[in-house]
Formats: sequence, structure tokens, C-alpha cells
Amino acid sequence: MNRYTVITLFPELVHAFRDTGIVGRCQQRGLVAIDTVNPRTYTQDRRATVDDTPYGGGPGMVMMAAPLRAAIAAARGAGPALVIYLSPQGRRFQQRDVARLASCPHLVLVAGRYEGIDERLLARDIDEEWSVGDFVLSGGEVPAMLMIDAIVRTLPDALGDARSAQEDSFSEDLLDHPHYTRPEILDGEAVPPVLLSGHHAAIDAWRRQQRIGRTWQRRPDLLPSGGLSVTDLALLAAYRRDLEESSGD
Ligand code: 58G
Repeated sequence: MNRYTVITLFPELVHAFRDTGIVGRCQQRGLVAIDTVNPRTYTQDRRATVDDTPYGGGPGMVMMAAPLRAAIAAARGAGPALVIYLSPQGRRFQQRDVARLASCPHLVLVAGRYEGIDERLLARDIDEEWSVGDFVLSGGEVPAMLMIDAIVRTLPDALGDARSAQEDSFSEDLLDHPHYTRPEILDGEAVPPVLLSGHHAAIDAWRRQQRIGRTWQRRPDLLPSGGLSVTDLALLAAYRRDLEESSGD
């Protein structure tokens, strides 16, 4: 069973996530355990202070060092754990990073607040610093939950259908194909006829064509630098032909 411990001043935020959807079901089925440690419980003063002023002055506060360090130590527990801090200064988290993190039995994710944490904690108590994108958030909880979500859904038995994690966006570095459900005509728009044909080889080919075509249109940076295979090049050529037919004259 994989463990995820989030260090947070707002545990209720993480508990809602833990108890909901696929992640919630994985926790119920004993596939994962998600818990929180609140630095506030490791404060010593009557007011339970968790922030402190920055040396050098300036606006904003820094997370108080001692309660955070105690919380990390408690979260680690006795066994081995990988301690992660979420910040815009970290390495960009991508789908390709998920497999290694999924193989770690215990991740401790430190969700910062205020202006962040003391640099000496970063050096001594944190193993890896990750960013989920080039933007600044008010707390690390959403990035921590984002990482747990991306990891948990790849665990064997996490999804009802074993195939869906394999086939979705970014498997093979391609975007996903479009999806359709009932009704057959929605607001005058029909489902692509091939999907109603029952011809599974044709459906697979159409979906792969859509994945390659959409990746070429929206995220050309993802296409293999060594070029596409002959089959995929033909699918892309057909996609571009269909595009011209539908938009141009
Ligand atoms: C600026 C930078 C102010 C992760 C960091 C405060 C965490 C974005 C990401 C911080 C985060 C991301 C305190 C609040 C970290 C600390 C946290 N923002 N892009 N904010 O992954």
C-alpha cells in the first residue's frame, strides 16, 4: 500500500480530496493511505503561531521553522520516505515523472503557505522540489493534490478499466482522441460515423489519427523529434486533408 502524507495548515482541503472520486475509492479499498500532518499541532506558544517575519525585512511572512521541521519528522515516521516541497522554483512535474514517484512507498508532500519556507529547511529536510507549472499559488496544497492524483490513477487496479490510463492523453506522448456518448445527434451535430460502424480496426485507426492530428495542431512540441513512423505520417496526411475539406471551400 502506497502512503501519501501532506504537511498542511489546511488539512480539511486535503481530506475532501482524499475522500472523493477515484482517489477516495483507492483509499477505501486500501490501495493507498492519504493522511495529513498540521504544523500547528507542533507549536509551543499559546497562540499556536505558524508564521514568522523574514530576515532582511519586506512584506509577507515565512513559515515558522521549528513547527514545520517537527511536522516533517513526524510525517516521515520510522520507515523510508521521499520528502517533496512544492514551489515555482522546483522541477516541472510531467507525466514522465509519475512512474518513479508511483514506485515510492511513502511520499511526504510539504504544502507551503505565506511566502514559503526557510531555505535551511529546504536544504536539510527536503529531498526534491517540484513545480506543477509556471504560476504562483497561495499554497502548495493544490499542487500536492495534483501530484497525488496523477500518481494514484496510474497504480495497478486504481481505475475500473485497466486500459484507460494506458490509452489517455500523454501515453506515448500524444494527446487524447475525442470522446462521444449519447445521443447520436446533439444539437444537430452527429457523432463521427466510424464510431457507430462496429469496425474496431477502423475505430482504432480513426482514434490514432485524431491523436496524432490534434497533437500536431495543438502541441507540435510533443511530436517525436525523430519524426513520425510511415503509418503515423499517413494518418497525419489524411487528418490534414480532412481538415482542408471541412474548413476550406
Ligand atoms: C511565491 C512562491 C510565494 C507551488 C512560492 C509563495 C506552490 C506555485 C506552485 C510560495 C506555490 C507551483 C508558498 C505558497 C509555495 C510558497 C506556495 N505556488 N507552481 N505556492 O507548483
